[in-house]
Order: sequence, then C-alpha cells, then structure tokens
Amino acid sequence: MSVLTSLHERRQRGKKSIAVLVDPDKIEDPARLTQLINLASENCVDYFFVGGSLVTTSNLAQIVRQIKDLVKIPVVLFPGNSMQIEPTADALLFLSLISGRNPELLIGQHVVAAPIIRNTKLEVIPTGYMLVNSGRITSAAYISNTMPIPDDKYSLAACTAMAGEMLGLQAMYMDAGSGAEKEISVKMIAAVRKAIQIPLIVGGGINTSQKALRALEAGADMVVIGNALEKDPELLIGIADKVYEWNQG
Ligand code: 1GP
Repeated sequence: MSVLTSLHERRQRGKKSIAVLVDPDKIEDPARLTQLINLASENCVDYFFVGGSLVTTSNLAQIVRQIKDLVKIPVVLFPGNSMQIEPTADALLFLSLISGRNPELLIGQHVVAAPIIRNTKLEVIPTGYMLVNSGRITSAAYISNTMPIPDDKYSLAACTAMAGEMLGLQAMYMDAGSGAEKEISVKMIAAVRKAIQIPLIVGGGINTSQKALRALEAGADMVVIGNALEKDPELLIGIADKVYEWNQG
C-alpha cells in the first residue's frame, strides 16, 4: 500500500502514526543509527523520515540502505532541497513551503527536481509545509529565508492550510523546526485540523510523550520525532506507548 493511501486509511479509522526523523548531518555513528532503527522497529514506528534543512554529508543513500537492510518500515524522504533525492527510498514529501513567500520553495526547486523524480520509483506525496514560530530562529526558517507563521495566529495557520488543500496538496506538515524550544500549540494544531481533511503531520520540539500525546489529541495524525532521539533514543518507548494506547482505545 502506498504511504499516502495508508495515511488516509489510518485517518479514516482514527489511527495515529509516528515517524522518526533521521537527519543525515547528525549521524556520526552508524552503530547508534542501528540502535535507533531497531528501537523503532520494536516500538512499531510507522515511518522513517530522512532529510534536513542543510545536509553537508553525502550519506543519504547509505542511511536509506541501513534502514532498509534492517527493517521493513517505509522510508520517506523529507528533503530540504532538490539535492536530497534518493531513489532507493519509498516515498518523498514533495514539500511546498506554503507558510513562506519564497518562490524557490513554492515552485522553483520543484521544477529542478521533477524530471529527476520522474525517473525514479519514488511515491510522490504533494505536501504543504508550514513553519511555525518556535521562539527562536530555526535552521529551517533561516535556510528557507522565510518568516514562520506567528505561533498565536491560529486563523492565519488555518487559512494557509485551507488554501494548500484547495490547491490540491495531499498532506499538511506543521513544523516548529528541528530542536524547537517550543512545540506547536494545541490551539494551532486544532485550528488547522478543523480547516482541512487531508492527513496532518506535526513535528518540531516534541521531546516528551506528553507533548506527543497533546499533538495527537489536538488533531495531528502523525507526530515526527527527531532531535530528542539523538540525545535519548529510549524516549521513543514512552511516545510509542502513548500512540499504541490511543490506537487501541
Ligand atoms: C523537524 O519536525 C521535525 O523538521 C522534527 O523536529 O527534530 O525537533 O523532533 P525535532
């Protein structure tokens, strides 16, 4: 089943998902990545996201291979730019940075990437990407040269998502940025959830199981956890337990 179909199907059944984000630039020790991959598998993680705002290493293919050699969890590219296309992954979030007004990230990089993607078997998931202010300038905001949505402008976030859905985007990703000081508020997640029907992914600064649960309760279909696991991979156990409990209830 394609990643998008499974997201829709899970959404219809009220089931939530977890994605573990692997930022190639933060992988210094392959053994640690192996540990994280195995932990993800033991804890029924649904997806691996691979990518970052700035990737200075050339280990993307190696990371995808390492995941695929060990587990059957789908690998979804979460590219910061058109250079982060790895044909051996399963799917790619074709991100349009709709919270910003930088044409390069609304259409420019897409034009460059499209013919390269066309020659792969990657499942393309047209995704609205919304950066939300998290209290300090994140790499995503800096590199994208865009202004994130202010964290208390719920209606602005809702209308942005609504417009993205009307433009035909198939999923929405709200992101406070990797390692954000403040995760996205439940009020903002709820406002966006009310505005759209497509699957809603939420990430950035989710570093406790309580934060993950709050995002899911507010309407996220999937939470993405990255930074916090680099410091403490075991954190995944608590978060996965919450998602499991939700999905059972
Ligand atoms: C960042 O949403 C992802 O783009 C995950 O954020 O690394 O803070 O978990 P963290």
